[in-house]
Amino acid sequence: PSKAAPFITFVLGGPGSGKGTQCAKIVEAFGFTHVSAGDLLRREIASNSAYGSVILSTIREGKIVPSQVTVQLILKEMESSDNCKFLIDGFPRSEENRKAFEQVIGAEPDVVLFFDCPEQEMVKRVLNRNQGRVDDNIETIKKRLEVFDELNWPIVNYYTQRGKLHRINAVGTVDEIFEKVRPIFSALRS
Ligand code: UP5
Ligand code: MG
Repeated sequence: PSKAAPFITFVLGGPGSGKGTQCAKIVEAFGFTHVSAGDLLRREIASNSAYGSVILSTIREGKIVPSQVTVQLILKEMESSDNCKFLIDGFPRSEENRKAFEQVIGAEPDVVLFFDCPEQEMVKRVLNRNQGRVDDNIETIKKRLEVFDELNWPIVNYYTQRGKLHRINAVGTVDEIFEKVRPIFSALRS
């Protein structure tokens, strides 16, 4: 028998806006499975897979990996889970990403979160992170911000028009921000 249709949440926001941090809180409170597109790509690099070197140079440049590659990784991860509730973190990053995913899965996301954060706050957070990511240096951060600013807004506009976008002010403590996220998912349970 085929699985029930998944419940999909896209998690958007610039580099360092707090997507991964808030996803961890949502997982804990609401039992979603966290699928971070960036983590899947970094796993490909670490496993020396066929696409690894292309992915590495793309991430170093702050550019976007071809949709086909990312969509396949996300789908594989979803299929290997027994859960039916997913947070897709850091994807889609472009209209092309969005269309590729929706075409393959044959559906749209149910909810879209957008963590809206000022650039200087994002830069500060990323530079403080210190986890050895190849893209956490000031040169690459500038490129990531440029790519984000160029490609994110059409996605935000698209889901706003569809009544799916929740824009969250991402300035404040982790807990303060989560208190703005919580009602979105609490409302789904009633
Ligand atoms: N922090 C978090 N919340 C805080 C708060 N409220 N106050 C103070 N500090 C806070 O947070 C970043 C840092 O800030 C952490 O140290 C955290 O403790 C602190 P985090 O939750 O990690 O933010 P996040 O938005 O997840 O930042 P990240 O750097 O992961 O975002 P990116 O979108 O840049 O990275 P991602 O991993 O998604 O993508 C990396 C690259 O992969 C992209 O640039 C791209 O090249 C490639 N990519 C694709 O090509 N396609 C994809 O689909 C996805 C990625
Ligand atoms: Mg992240």
